[in-house]
Amino acid sequence: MSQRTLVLLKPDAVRRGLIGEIIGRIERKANWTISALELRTLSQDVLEQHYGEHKGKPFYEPLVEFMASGPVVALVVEGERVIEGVRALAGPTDPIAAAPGSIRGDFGTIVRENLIHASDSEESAERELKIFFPSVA
Ligand code: RTP
Ligand code: MG
Repeated sequence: MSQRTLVLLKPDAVRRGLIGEIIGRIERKANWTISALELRTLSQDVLEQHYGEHKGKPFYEPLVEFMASGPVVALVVEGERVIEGVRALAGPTDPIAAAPGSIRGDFGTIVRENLIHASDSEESAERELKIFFPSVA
């Protein structure tokens, strides 16, 4: 089943020079294509829309501050079961709980600075693609 997903390489990934490493892992998967890609610094407005579900949680404010602390790489990836697939490449939210071999497991230690965002369902993907890439959504 071909799908589209919204992926963000978070500011820690960009600062640490891990763009190529992470995109390389996505590119090497068979039958997936990167169909949009942009380096950009996210506005408060975009972050409020994107992380609206977490508003009011204790980690929300520091999360938004972190996500605005430097540029991210936003990309659209298309292909076979790509929503579940990129989440599997990323690993669980907490990098310490993430297995070696996953992006978070290999490179992360702090829950907030966990390197990558990927849409978690078809509904989330549609919603997030409209926020980040209205021209392709
Ligand atoms: P994402 O949305 O970024 O793909 O990550 P996720 O689904 O694995 O995690 P989610 O629960 O949606 O949380 C969004 C992001 O908030 C930060 N976070 N910090 N306890 C904490 O300090 C905490 N919990 C979550 C992480 O950056 C997480 O990816
Ligand atoms: Mg999430």
